[in-house]
Amino acid sequence: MCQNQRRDAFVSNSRISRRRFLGGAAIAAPAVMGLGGLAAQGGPAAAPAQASGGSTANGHAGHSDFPHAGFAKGRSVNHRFNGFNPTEVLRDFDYGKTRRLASGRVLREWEIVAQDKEIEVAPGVRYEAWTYNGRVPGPTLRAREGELLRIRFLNASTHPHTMHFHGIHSSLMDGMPGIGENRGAGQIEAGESFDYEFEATPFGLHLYHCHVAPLAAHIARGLYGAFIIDPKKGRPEADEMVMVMNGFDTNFDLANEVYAVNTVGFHYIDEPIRVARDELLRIYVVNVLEYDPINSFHVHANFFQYYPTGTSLEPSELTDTVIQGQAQRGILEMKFPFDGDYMFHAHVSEFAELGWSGFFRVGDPSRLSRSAAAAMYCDLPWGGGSPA
Ligand SMILES: [Cu+2]
Repeated sequence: MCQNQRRDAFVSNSRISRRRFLGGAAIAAPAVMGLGGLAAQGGPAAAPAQASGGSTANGHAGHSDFPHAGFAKGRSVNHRFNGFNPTEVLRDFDYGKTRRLASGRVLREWEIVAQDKEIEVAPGVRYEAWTYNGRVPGPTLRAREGELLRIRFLNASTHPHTMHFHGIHSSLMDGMPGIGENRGAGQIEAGESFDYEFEATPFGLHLYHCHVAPLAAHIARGLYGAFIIDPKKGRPEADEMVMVMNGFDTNFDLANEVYAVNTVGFHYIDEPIRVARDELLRIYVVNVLEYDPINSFHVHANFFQYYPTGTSLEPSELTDTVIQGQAQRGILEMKFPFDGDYMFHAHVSEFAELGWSGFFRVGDPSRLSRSAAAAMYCDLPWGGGSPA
């Protein structure tokens, strides 16, 4: 099925669950509530807040009374409204601030603020996210093996949160509710703060996320990010990027309506990722998806070396597809030997058609038509490019 037909069916059946739809439930798609109808409701500023309302203090929500996610034809997500753009998130590494301690060791520090924030996860689809530093995913924190790390966490959200890092550290620094509460650790209530401090180890690709219950809800809302610890000797020079595979349950029915890498569905079809031919590409891929047991990354017309968790400097496999459960992650390395547009997407086809797909644009951009790849793939809901 082409995506336009799917979205038409979506927006015209506000009470039907995505699972029933994908399972082949009989659906009529009255033209009156097609994509054109949604688009006519206005730009992002006027878009209905489909995900808002009904959520309770603990993050649970009612399930059936919200309109379903819809995609507005002819528009792109308003990145200025979001305050972040997935094209920039891709190569945005947050190294924090460093200083050398008397011992000679490097101390690396960040300030992370949890904030409630409405974001747009696909054109016209708003979501009441909970964020680290106002973005989803949170900043990609990057350090070097052996450094001392300090993360000053301030909870400016209206809900309790923590920062739970994957790595090796004491229980006090684990961001776990109930552990170290009498020392200011554990659950960090609204308005409270805590300094997490631990050594950067082991080197590899890790992640951080909130660990307050209900856990799935706190993670699904957007409280996660990639955490890279570079080996002491570094890795070979490369064009590096981060892809956090995520999704959004926009109507709080415990199933995702939108899938993406770095939050915005279909973003990298709308804006293909520019890469140079024959240059080493290194992609840090992290799966944080809730409500689905697996996710995957597949690239067309190429193979990559895969380093699971990035904890070894020797790759484990040369492949073109990798499967990850939640919190699994790995580093991909490849070169594109030919100019052109190359698709990458979840090889869970359902996810790909609901947003988790994009293109690498290899070579001289002046020789490649901007929307050609998208048009060849499918008739996208908003026409395969940015509106004028
Ligand atoms: Cu939380």
